[in-house]
Amino acid sequence: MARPRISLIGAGNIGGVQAQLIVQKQLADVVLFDVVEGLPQGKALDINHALDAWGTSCTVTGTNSYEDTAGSDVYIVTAGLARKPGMSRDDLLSTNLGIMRQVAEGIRKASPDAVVIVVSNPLDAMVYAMKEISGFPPQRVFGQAGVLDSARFKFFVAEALGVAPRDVVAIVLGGHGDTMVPLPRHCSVNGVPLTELMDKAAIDAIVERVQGAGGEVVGLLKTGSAFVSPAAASVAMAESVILDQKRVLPCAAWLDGEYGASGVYMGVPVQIGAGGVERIFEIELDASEKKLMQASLAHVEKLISGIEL
Ligand code: A3D
Repeated sequence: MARPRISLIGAGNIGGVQAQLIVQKQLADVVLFDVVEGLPQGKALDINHALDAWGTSCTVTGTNSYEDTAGSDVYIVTAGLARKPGMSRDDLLSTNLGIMRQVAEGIRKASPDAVVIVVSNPLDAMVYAMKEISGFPPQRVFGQAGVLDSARFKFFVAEALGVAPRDVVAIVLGGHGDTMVPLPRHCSVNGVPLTELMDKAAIDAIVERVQGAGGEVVGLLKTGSAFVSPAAASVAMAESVILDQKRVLPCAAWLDGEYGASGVYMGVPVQIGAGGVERIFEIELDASEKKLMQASLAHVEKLISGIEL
């Protein structure tokens, strides 16, 4: 039986780490694509020379041609510019939209039945563009943001309480930007409510840090944005598709009335399996949480209205 195949569009900082994680997990063979000649081939060769040390049989192929990605089960898209200090994610819109057009057309021709996970920023707008241009059903096109934003939330809580990050249950909804909506009322340490473990001021400080965590990394790195954690988050989503794990993860999903939103992508809890987004869960929000989701939705809608396809 042939191994599954994951194609990574963009062989930059995130793409390189994704390739490494996928083969280390023995999840799938990887095709690493980029428009820069030599970059995906060089990264592929380097990773293949580590297969012996990792004891894995999955391999990476580097390419500048979409034809080499044909028959992929999953694509993860990181093609595009990343932020530099002083830039917001929204500043990337026009450049990355042009790139998304090429990528969506390349994927549609090479693998019309694939599931596509978008990571390029501004995330909610790029995943929208991917769906519109590819013409794929919305269940097969979704975006990574909430898995990473929630992981940041979990880490900051774990760090403050001195507990294991994996024992923190936390979720971040809404658009991927300054208006994202961490939900402390739904956060627990394996069932023990966060609100019983920390006071309001400490929780508010963590919420604010989660919202600015991407910018915090950009400010420290100065040459680009976070890349290890976005790679880990997006590979976890791809893994749930490839292995039909039915994981429930916060992802940018196409909304058709859920959370009062229609015709947009925004971060909500979804079930991810072989078919992509198989189910959307609606959480009962209180009045203040609803207000934050409305503000986030308004921001995403404004961003999308600037898209000319
Ligand atoms: P970077 O290391 O610059 O890699 C991007 C790669 O895309 C480069 O190798 C480019 O050559 C390549 N590229 C450019 N145009 C095309 C094209 N037309 N087709 C294929 N490849 C192309 O950036 P990165 O890997 O650090 O980040 C990639 C994207 O992810 C950026 O848009 C970031 O803003 C975004 N990002 C998203 C998150 C989320 O959580 C949503 C987190 C971190 C970064």
